[in-house]
Amino acid sequence: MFTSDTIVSFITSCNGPVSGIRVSGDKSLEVLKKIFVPEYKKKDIKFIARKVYLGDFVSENGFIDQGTAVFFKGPASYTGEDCFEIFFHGTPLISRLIVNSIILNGVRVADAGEFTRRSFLNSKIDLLQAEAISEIYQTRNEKALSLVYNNLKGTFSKEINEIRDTLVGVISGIEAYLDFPEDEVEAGNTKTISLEVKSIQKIIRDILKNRESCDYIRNGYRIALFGMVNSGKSSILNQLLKEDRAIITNIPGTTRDIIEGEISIKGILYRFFDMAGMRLTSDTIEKIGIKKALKMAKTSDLILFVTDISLEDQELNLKLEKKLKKYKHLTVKNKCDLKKSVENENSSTELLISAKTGVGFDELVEKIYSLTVGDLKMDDEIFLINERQKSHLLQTIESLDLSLETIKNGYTLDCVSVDLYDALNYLKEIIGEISTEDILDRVFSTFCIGK
Ligand SMILES: Nc1nc2c(ncn2[C@@H]2O[C@H](COP(=O)(O)OP(=O)(O)OP(=O)(O)O)[C@@H](O)[C@H]2O)c(=O)[nH]1
Ligand SMILES: [Mg+2]
Repeated sequence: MFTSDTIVSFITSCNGPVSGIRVSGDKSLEVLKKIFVPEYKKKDIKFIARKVYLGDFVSENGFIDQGTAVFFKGPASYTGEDCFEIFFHGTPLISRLIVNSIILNGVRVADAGEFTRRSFLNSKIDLLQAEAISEIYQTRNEKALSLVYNNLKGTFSKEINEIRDTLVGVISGIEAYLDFPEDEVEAGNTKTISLEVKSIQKIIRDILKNRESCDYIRNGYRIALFGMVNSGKSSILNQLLKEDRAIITNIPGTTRDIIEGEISIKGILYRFFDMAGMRLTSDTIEKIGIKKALKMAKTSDLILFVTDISLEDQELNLKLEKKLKKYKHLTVKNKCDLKKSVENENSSTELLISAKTGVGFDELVEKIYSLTVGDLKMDDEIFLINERQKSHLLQTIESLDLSLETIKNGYTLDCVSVDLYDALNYLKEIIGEISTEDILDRVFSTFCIGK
């Protein structure tokens, strides 16, 4: 629950060259003056906001450590309240002594996400921006990070606010008509209202349409290395990762378990899965590996079907490829270095490579990117939408559907406006204009302590 206590938390690990602590709340300045003595000590030092001071950290037992302190005067701070941040030598002992000295001055330890929650409650940010801050910590690739920053800077909030304003316009029109029906205000025209509601629904549906792209951008793609034993799947994984990750031997059936590695291609995350090769075997462990490989291949976003092009007999490969028809796949003809004459056999679904020499890997990476990201809408209009936001957007559409139904069934406009108000409230919940303790607890519980 939100209180006005002054709170403290570490903002870095307590074991490193430098550690940091943040304090926020009414007592901040008073506490800072108790635990920190600037180098050029004056009788009653006035901490100028946002200025870095060098000095000594002290407790009632005397000197603890030397470091720096910055005071932020609210509302010009992260939380909107008076805050300070201090940095000192990062040892567990010094960290403990300093934080104890702060707590002894009447400050309590912050809950997870409490600083950001205060920032939200003090209207420094809305709920979409708060969620973007949480998302920064889960983001593992550049493209997702740039979308997170779009949300953080308020691009998504602006879009939701615009939709909300349009809906408010429709509702106020209806209310004006209900108040003064004799004026025959245009809003009394149910046809016009239906059209306006439908156009709002379209905007929301377009936002949701991009959600699949968001998921790929956020979580990356899963690529399965699939093929007969000894075709070079593990060698391809190692070549892609540029490290010696998987065991490679010329013994067929080397890989049993699934081995994973990730790379970033143009800012998008790709997770590759090297797996057991296909063959008929009586080995129990290998059989399990093959079963796992088949399952992984079927659930991946793209299959790299690896074949050994140096083999005279390609029958097994051709049989296996037939089975892949219904899955998105790219045939990778490996070991092209062993073939004396290779005609240009590259096509939109086939590529010649050599995991030994690295030939064809630039094209392979390019191809993987175009076969995956190629289908996505990747412009700035994409918003990173989480489950909470998605469910409110769907509820908004549903309430708007109900309002259309109400109009169709010939009910009066005050009934229509009830549905429209419901839709409006869902939109307000998305940005946090309306929120309950319960919603906030859920949102901020995803944060780490200190944020
Ligand atoms: N000349 C040549 N040899 C390769 C190439 N790629 C892999 N090899 C060799 O082929 C053999 C099998 O390679 P792996 O990468 O272990 O093949 P795999 O598909 O993972 O094999 P399994 O795990 O048994 O299914 C090894 O001796 C590799 O050195 C290549 O492009 N050219
Ligand atoms: Mg292998």
